[in-house]
Amino acid sequence: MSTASRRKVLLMGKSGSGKTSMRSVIFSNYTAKDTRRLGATIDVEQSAVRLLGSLVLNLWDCGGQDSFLDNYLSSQRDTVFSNVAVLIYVFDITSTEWEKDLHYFEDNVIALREYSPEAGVWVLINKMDLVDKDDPKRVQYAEYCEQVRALNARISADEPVAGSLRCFPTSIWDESLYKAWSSVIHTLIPNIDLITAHLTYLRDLHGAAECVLFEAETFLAMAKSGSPIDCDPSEFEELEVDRGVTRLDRQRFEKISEIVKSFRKTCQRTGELFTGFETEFGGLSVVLEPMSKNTYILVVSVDPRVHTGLIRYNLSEAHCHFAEVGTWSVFTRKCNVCRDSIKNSVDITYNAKGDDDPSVRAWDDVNFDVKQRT
Ligand SMILES: Nc1nc2c(ncn2[C@@H]2O[C@H](COP(=O)(O)OP(=O)(O)O)[C@@H](O)[C@H]2O)c(=O)[nH]1
Ligand SMILES: [Mg+2]
Repeated sequence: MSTASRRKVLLMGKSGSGKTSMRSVIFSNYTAKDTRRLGATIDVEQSAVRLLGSLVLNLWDCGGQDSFLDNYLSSQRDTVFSNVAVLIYVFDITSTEWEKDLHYFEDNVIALREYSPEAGVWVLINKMDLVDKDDPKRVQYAEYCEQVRALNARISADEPVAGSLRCFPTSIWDESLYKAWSSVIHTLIPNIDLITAHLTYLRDLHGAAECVLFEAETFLAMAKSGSPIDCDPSEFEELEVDRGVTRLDRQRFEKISEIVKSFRKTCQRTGELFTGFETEFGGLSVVLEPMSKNTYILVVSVDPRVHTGLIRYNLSEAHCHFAEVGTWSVFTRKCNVCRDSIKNSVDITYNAKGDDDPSVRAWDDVNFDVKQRT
């Protein structure tokens, strides 16, 4: 039986900065153009989004008019700021009242540290599409980030458990939005190390450059094999460097998210069903296909002996166990990747029947009766 993990996500920032737009593009299949029709958000609009089957995000989209903002900080202070996992604070880069916006941000972070000191803060500086032509080096963005970081450091200085702060430039008109939201979701997934270990196992099975897991609805990239999804190229593993990952487009995950989502929308319009993608060229084999009810997997193999048919066969063998890993509760079968991960990480909670009984074979043991796997 799976138990849902509920995480509260606050979406705050001045009215018109783009909070409801980004929520609608990511979670409700709106196009950027559709968001022009959105009305102003009145007070707090709560919605629950289920990801990967058992992670439920409680999104609190907080209307940004001055009167609401004052309420959140006074009468509703404990209701709004208690039990928060993540605060996503959206700034509008075109705002003419930056000082005032920063002041509101400060008040919000003070309240957050009071009621949910460990919450992470994601600052999204939005509408970058409107300024990029005049400021190609993003000098203004860098300056704003610096001010936001300094302010947060000052507020959090006496709070030993204060969650980290990260800044992202975003626009609902391009893939930057997916990068920022992927980063948020990535930190909220329980047992992410376990998922990463399985992706790394599948990568090595296929001589692949990387294996990436996408959430099926939003198509946000959740995790990848090897080094963390948002790490700097200088932190890549040796094997990733050998297989050419350093040469891949740094924005590939968010580009794939955006392309697949808009292609899927086109398919819906023409009455077709999008089920995946596969191709082979120049020694590369690429497969993108559903992995479980809530995920898609992308395998990019650089071994010319590995054809897409083989990848698809292996993935079909792995489906049932991967579905269990996604629910991160009690597994019906144990697996050596799970067991090794647990030995190496104290953060993983996992429970497989018969795991402490050496006579019970692991799901991926050689000679395991294939019929028992399904
Ligand atoms: N150019 C541009 N417009 C945006 C962007 N994000 C939101 N908008 C527009 O800004 C307006 C206000 O957005 P809304 O989501 O209602 O703001 P909220 O008050 O923060 O929820 C809408 O007309 C959106 O189309 C962006 O990244 N770029
Ligand atoms: Mg709104």
